[in-house]
Amino acid sequence: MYKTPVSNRLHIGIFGKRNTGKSSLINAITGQDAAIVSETPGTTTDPVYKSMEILPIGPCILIDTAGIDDAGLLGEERVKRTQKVLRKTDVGIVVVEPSTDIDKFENDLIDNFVSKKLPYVFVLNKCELEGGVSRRYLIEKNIPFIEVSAKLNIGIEALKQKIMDLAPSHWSPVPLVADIIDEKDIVVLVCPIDSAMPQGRLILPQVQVMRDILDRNAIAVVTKETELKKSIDTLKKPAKLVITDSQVFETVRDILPEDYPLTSFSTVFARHKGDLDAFVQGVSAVEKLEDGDEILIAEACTHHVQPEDIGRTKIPTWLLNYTKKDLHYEIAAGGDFPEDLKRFKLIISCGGCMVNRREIMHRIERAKVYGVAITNYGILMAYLSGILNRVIAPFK
Ligand SMILES: Nc1nc2c(ncn2[C@@H]2O[C@H](COP(=O)(O)OP(=O)(O)O)[C@@H](O)[C@H]2O)c(=O)[nH]1
Ligand code: SF4
Ligand SMILES: [Mg+2]
Repeated sequence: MYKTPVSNRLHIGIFGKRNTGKSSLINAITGQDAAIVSETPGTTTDPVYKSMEILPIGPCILIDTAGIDDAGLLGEERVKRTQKVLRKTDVGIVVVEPSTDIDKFENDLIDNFVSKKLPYVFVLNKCELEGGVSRRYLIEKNIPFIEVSAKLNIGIEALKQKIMDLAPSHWSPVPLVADIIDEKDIVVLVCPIDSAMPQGRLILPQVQVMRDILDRNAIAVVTKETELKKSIDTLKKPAKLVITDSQVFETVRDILPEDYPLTSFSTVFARHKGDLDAFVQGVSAVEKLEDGDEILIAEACTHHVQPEDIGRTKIPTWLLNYTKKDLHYEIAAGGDFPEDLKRFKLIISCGGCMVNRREIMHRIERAKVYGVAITNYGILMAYLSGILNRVIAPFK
């Protein structure tokens, strides 16, 4: 079964004090009893991510921020956890109920949404209960809200429609290649099959690019590097673009004429998941590195660390060979990103395959605030091997 990758789903962050009905609301939205509704406050203490398809929203992730309420955590820890969820959030929902005050907790959330330019809406849950302090407050302060009863299933459709309206156009990632090819164009994909490949299938980035090409009504030709020459020779007219795995870049370059449009999967994804211009600009900081400089390797998930891990082993080795400098590395894993970035000379972000674009853009924005150069694995590799100009040319 084809599943929409986590990272391409709309992330809906559901905030609110305990017992306002966050879990009940999630059940009502999804129409199933999957989220745990408990009568005792605070049974769940960690945000819960639920992937689902909701009509008419499509693939999305509901984040139940149970445990990040006003009573469960001390101020500082709450701020930290809230920020972590906010970095992934595309649309914010704050659940309140008629009889509980709206106070600093909810107002801090509004401040966060505003400063992060995140669209949000309040849900006045338990709306079948008349009157109430929070209803008055919402009206007085002109806070956008929808009246819902998770229990009686009132207002749920209106809420879904509202989420649709709020979904920012930039939550949907930048296209992979659809915008740089035309209908009926031929795109050749070079996919080496080595021992690192999974048994019996291609990997997700390759499949996603193929799908993007097909959606554009263009033609994908898939080949290993060993059959590339034959594939190209067989074509009646040159391909619009060749996209190769970076590992066989040199082989592919030697086969193709010098002016043949060529890029790599990692370049396609650097743009799709981040900001190609920012990464290209950032990578030039490599030339200015000095002994003792600090470099941040920013991994977006807690992946299984491999012996020849790219961030932990390969990149430090390549940079040592290239710069001959004694560089120091700090690794931020699992979405933890240091608050203060001043001490770094360069930030190298992972490919971000498991996270949404917003999370990578958040890092880029933060790096800009601190004036620190930022690039990503793929762009750094292309730069160090002297092929950067060629792989970014098709996107200009
Ligand atoms: N009257 C009423 N009670 C509700 C409604 N939604 C949830 N509740 C009740 O409020 C309590 C807290 O709900 P829960 O979903 O666990 O809140 P959470 O702590 O925010 O996840 C439970 O006893 C629910 O049955 C509603 O629309 N109306
Ligand atoms: S590249 Fe993908 S698997 Fe690796 S750390 Fe980043 S998000 Fe995780
Ligand atoms: Mg709950």
